[in-house]
Amino acid sequence: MDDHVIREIIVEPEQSFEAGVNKLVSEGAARVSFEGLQINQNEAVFLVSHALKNNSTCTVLCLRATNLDDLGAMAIANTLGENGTLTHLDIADNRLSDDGLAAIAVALRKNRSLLVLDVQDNKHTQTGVQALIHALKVNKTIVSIVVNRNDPGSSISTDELDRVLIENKLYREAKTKPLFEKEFKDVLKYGDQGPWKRAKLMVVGEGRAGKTATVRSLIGRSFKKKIKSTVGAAINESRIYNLPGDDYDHRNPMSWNDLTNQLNTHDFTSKTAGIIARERVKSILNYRENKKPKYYRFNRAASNRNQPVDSEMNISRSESNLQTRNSQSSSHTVRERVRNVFNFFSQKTGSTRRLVRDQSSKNFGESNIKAKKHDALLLSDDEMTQRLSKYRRVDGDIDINGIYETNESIDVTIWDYGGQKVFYTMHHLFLTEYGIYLLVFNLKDIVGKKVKESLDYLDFWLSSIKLHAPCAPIVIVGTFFEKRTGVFNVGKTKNNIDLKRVNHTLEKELDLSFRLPQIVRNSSGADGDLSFFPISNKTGYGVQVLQTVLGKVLSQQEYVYKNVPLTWMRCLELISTGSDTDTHLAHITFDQVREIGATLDINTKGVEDMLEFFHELGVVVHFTDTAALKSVVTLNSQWLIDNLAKLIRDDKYHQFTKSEQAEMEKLGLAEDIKRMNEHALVSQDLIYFLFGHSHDDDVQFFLDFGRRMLLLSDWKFDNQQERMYLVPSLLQQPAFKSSRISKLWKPKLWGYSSAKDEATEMSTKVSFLLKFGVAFVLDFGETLPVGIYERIICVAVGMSGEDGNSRTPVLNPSRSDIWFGAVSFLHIEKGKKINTHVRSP
Ligand SMILES: Nc1nc2c(ncn2[C@@H]2O[C@H](COP(=O)(O)OP(=O)(O)OP(=O)(O)O)[C@@H](O)[C@H]2O)c(=O)[nH]1
Ligand SMILES: [Mg+2]
Repeated sequence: MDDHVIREIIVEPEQSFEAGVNKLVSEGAARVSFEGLQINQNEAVFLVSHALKNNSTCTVLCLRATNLDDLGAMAIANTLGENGTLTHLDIADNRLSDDGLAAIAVALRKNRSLLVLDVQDNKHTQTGVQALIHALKVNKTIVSIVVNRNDPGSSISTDELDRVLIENKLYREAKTKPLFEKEFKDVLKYGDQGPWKRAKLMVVGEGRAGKTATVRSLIGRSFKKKIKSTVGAAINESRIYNLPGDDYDHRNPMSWNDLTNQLNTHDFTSKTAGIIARERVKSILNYRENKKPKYYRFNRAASNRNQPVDSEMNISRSESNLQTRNSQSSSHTVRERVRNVFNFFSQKTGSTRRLVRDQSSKNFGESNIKAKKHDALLLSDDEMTQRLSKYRRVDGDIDINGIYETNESIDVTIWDYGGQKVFYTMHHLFLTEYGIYLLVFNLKDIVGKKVKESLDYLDFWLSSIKLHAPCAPIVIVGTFFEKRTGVFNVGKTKNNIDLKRVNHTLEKELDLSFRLPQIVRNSSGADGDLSFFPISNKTGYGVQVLQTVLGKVLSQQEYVYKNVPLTWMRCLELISTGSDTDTHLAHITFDQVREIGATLDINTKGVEDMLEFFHELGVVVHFTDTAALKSVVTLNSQWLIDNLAKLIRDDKYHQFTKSEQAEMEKLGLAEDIKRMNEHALVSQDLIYFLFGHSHDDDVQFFLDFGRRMLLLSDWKFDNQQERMYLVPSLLQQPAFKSSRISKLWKPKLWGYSSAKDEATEMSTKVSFLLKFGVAFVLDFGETLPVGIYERIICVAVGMSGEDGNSRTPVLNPSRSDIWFGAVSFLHIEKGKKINTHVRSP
């Protein structure tokens, strides 16, 4: 079974009702809205019988303004008695009379899950409200019922309603609080597993397109006219509230909080512990309430005739009222009629499919989780007291609401990438599948003279995302929307931003619909269905739409709800302690992680799974491609990127300051800088200078990391006295005079792009090349991944240097000659292919 979790379905008024219901059944949404859709009685009955009866996923159902009448309400009531999942029911603005409300009231006596009921703006009178009030004498779960308050004579019953609802709230709180505290402590102490609710948003695109400005808009920071170009990547942290979930309020907009500077990075455990404790409380309460003897209230009321409403007897009385009233129009009772329709539909549709998600594929680290309590404690008593103190209010109680609110949110790490090309060679390190990609372009460029360049960048990024994260959702954003009425001079013609035209250009030139079905569509505006979201970071236009869309897409990602053992989060806290303040702890060995894991009962396989999950979410950086890479874990991604960016820099955007330059001259590094800029060669002295006052170990770690990731290689040529490193991504065009490139370079004979019969052409070419040595072509088809060429150079230059007799390589960004002793090794990058030729003398 597909375990992709749909959190929300909104059936638009122009869509078919039946299609919406089928979606609800087949996709297992948590929140379904049919608001504004005109449905008839039969459809209402169909809805409940087909989709709600055995449903265990839908918690919020909105049938506001759907023309629902009493029969529909009765059908819903019939199901409500059985359903144990629904928490919010909105049937406001419909045609329900007192009969409809009375039916709902009957159901409420049995129901134990509904928390909020909205029946505003219906056709009922105070009699209907009274029926609900009576039901509340039995139902202790519901805490909010919304009715009209301004109708004549409504005040008496609404006052009474408020009183009983408050009683219910207190009743629940009194039961919930001690239970919650107990469970919360228990979970913190012994561990369990639950969803971490964490995701990653990757903001990419051309330099200066407005990526940083868009991130600022999303997390509610003000617009800045001048923003410095981002170096490497900047990691921001945000918490998104009011996402579709259990306590979702569909009238409040989603909000994104900025936690970049105040995130307590060392408390990963409490949020999930809160979620688990809450679920435990829910099931304990449900269990207790459902286990009560059926006629328990009847007996109690029978002994006290002054309280006749608090009795099952009264239920039957009101039921029989309902029956007699309805039996005037039909020979069947309401219940029988509804049941008949239900039977009809169940026969028609076959058995209703149970909507239970496949638990086995949902969870991580199953091997680690013991059914019983851990031998090792998750938190010691002292640590627990410390942690709980954060959630204690002045009166000494645990702030449950605070914890609950956090439970429903999702934490998002936002990676805001620098758009400069020089960083592209690092992208393969960080673009992972567990992320949503926000691809930013400047709308002005698409209608201006930069259109070709702009499309090339979009194309490059789309291909790159497709390569590294084939299924991750992509949201394309066009900035500078406030300039739509502005007029740009393009040659002699004047342009302004026409969204439909921009859309046409993107679709046509980039072949979006066919190539990338994971692009999130935008149908929020008046311009129809678009493949991008126009925003203005200056005026704020479109930001809320973007927040909502991103929030929804994020909350639909299956990994957000994957159950993770709390021991993993605790382990992360333990291994990252101190990593923020002390850069020396920015990395740790795999063996150290394994040792810490062992104290929490996590075995080696568990540690590997854990690190893979954290790496995917961008919490740590851990590569497993080689044993050497596997042996280190980088705990502070920003530290790693900042350091990588110190070396992999673009002179155009990140120039040295005047004082840095003066200092370098003083230190005699002027030559070194020149060599770095011209030949991509970095001296050891320069590296130490660039790394400022970093710890020696950190510089060594970094050099080692760079070597392993093929971002740099040792340069052992020209009898250098000092240690030198080659950083191929710094290679500039033209680095060397073309005459120094091997005479073998004969472009005409290599090219075969125009060939009709590629195979024949290829064999001709190969036989030609074989006269000189061995040749092969690395064909990357559609796209040549950025950095492959640079990585090949790294390997080759490293091996060439080891030989001792090799000539100094001749390198530039698209062609290189590298020698191995007497054997020459030439490789040439051309277009989407890398042609390589090895020749012996
Ligand atoms: N008027 C207007 N200015 C914008 C908008 N979006 C971004 N800017 C400005 O455009 C400039 C570049 O924006 P950034 O957000 O820094 O661009 P970036 O894509 O992060 O650039 P790099 O970090 O270099 O890749 C800044 O001066 C922003 O103030 C917009 O929607 N309207
Ligand atoms: Mg930026």
